[in-house]
Amino acid sequence: MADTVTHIKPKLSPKTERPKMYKVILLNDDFTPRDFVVKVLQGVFRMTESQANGVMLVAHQKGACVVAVFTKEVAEMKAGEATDTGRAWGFPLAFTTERED
Ligand code: TYC
Repeated sequence: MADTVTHIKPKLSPKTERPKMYKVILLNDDFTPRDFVVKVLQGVFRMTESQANGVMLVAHQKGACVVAVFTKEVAEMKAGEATDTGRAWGFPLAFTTERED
């Protein structure tokens, strides 16, 4: 009997669930003021002014910049909130989401 117990096979490799992650991406445009972009990044993504300024500058110079990575729901909520804030002020500021590989 003790012998039987020692020969029980473990379950198929127990898998730790890891949610798919999504990038929030800031897109450049020609109209939104730089200071406004920085304020939105600080407010929605809890960045310091220095961090926000760095992200804004990369988007300004390269066309886009990854802001942060979240689960799908959080990424979509934050991208929407940030885009809506620009829209509310009449700016075309845009944030998109993209699944991480
Ligand atoms: N390009 C804008 C300007 O010159 C500033 C800006 C930067 C807008 C980054 C959007 O994601 C952006 N006023």
